[in-house]
Amino acid sequence: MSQPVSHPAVSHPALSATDPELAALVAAEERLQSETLRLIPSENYVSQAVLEASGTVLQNKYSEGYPGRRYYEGQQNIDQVETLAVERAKALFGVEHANVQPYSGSPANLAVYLAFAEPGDTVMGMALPMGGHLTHGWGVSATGRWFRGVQYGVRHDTGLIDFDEVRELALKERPKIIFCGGTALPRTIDFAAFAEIAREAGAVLVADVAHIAGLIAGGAHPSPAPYADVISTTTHKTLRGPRGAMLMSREQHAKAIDKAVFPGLQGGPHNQTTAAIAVALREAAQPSFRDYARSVVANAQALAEQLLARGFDLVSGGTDNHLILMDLTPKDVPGKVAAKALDRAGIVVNYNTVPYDPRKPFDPSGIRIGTPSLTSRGLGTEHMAAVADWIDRGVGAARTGDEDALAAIRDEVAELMAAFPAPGLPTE
Ligand code: DSN
Repeated sequence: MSQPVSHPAVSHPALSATDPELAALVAAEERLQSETLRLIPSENYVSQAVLEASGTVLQNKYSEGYPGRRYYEGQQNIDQVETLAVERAKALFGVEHANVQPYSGSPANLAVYLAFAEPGDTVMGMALPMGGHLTHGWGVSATGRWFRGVQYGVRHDTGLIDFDEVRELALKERPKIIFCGGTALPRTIDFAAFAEIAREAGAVLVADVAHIAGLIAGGAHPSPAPYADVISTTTHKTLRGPRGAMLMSREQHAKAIDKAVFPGLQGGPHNQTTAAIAVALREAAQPSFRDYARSVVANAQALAEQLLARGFDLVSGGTDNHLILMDLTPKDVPGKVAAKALDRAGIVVNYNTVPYDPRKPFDPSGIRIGTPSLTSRGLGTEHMAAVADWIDRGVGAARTGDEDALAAIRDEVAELMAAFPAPGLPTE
């Protein structure tokens, strides 16, 4: 990963000259990302190389179609850019086919529906409040409105997926598609178990690995490649690329997926994003990325231990990956109140439902945290006691309304963060 770069006093001279108001907001965001401890598990810091690739003149080109089969001329360079991204994705994830055009995770998953189901068909995924994703057939999503979504969850006592329950539901409902993966799952996903159930039920198995793609690429989580019919992922979470997505599969599904993405669902691919994905995939293939992926998990596990020692209730009792889901009920603070207080303390998290949450999604019992961003800045397991301490003090201050305590934490956080410059952000 590239080191932070020193920028001149004005980071974006053309932008500052043309639109000072917007330039000031970008500068403020750079400061915010620099000074705070960013713990949202689906966020990261991209490298300067990824940032540069995503801000290129590739932006200016329309390229409907696929390399060698476009509807616009002038694709001499764009075809090579997309082919590079595709070949790198195939090599990194050990798959036969990759489509790098989906604009983001939700369109990628919609393309899967278009490829393998008809409106009204039954589809199956993990319930959103249990840790799944909106696009896995949840009611308020188009996927739950236009398809018949049936949902599995986790056990109340363990916080873990009950494969007997998943099998029973799949054999009863016979879904066309089964999704595994989600947004708040702190434990290793058993792709082999899901594949066996999908085979028994005659369903297409889709592994949505958006959260853990970087861990898979870096060897810190088992790969779904031998088991899943389709792998869906965003590129901007642990994979540390631009905001985008990919669909990967065996060759037998290549045509269906490509047709669903374009012309089924999307128009021209965002070529500047494709280029940045290619760069991120190259970075993720380096030995140093394996170290990064391992450190993300080691940091999350060290942080989980420190939080447990401070009396926090962690869903499933800990973590195997990059994220931790905490139920704050025993701390007597709602998740939203805690998240907003932590934000004032310079610690950025998101409030989140916990399984069987008695509270509403917009005011739930938990918070969700993760270590991809802090690991990208070089923090290690030796820093996790301090991070847990800040969270503990911050949650305590949220309960008592102690704004001075939150301000004190904010200063301490900023001091540590200053010693660990963020990739891709200007330094003073
Ligand atoms: N918004 C993503 C997350 O935060 O997990 C999921 O799409």
